[in-house]
Amino acid sequence: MILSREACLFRQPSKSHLELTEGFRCCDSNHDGGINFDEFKEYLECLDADIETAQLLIGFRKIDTDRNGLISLPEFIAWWREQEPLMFAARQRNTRQ
Ligand SMILES: [Ca+2]
Ligand SMILES: [Ca+2]
Repeated sequence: MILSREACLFRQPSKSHLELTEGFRCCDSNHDGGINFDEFKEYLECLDADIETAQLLIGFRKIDTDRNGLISLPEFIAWWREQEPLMFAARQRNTRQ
């Protein structure tokens, strides 16, 4: 499944808790309440984040702090709060190229 552009809620930084919750639901494409690695990968591709699969896997494991193979909503929000400035900076760089 390819996420629509509208589904990509994180094209700008500083999202509210509600927006993050909606983003989480959008990312959870099979609606099982968690984000698995495939969903995570698809989501970051949708953000135009230029990250290799190996790095994605490292990132996924970092976010999945309880190591159950799924990113839960609290894990997702904690990660986003930490990453959004970095991802936004990366996007700015991509735009300039
Ligand atoms: Ca899921
Ligand atoms: Ca988890």
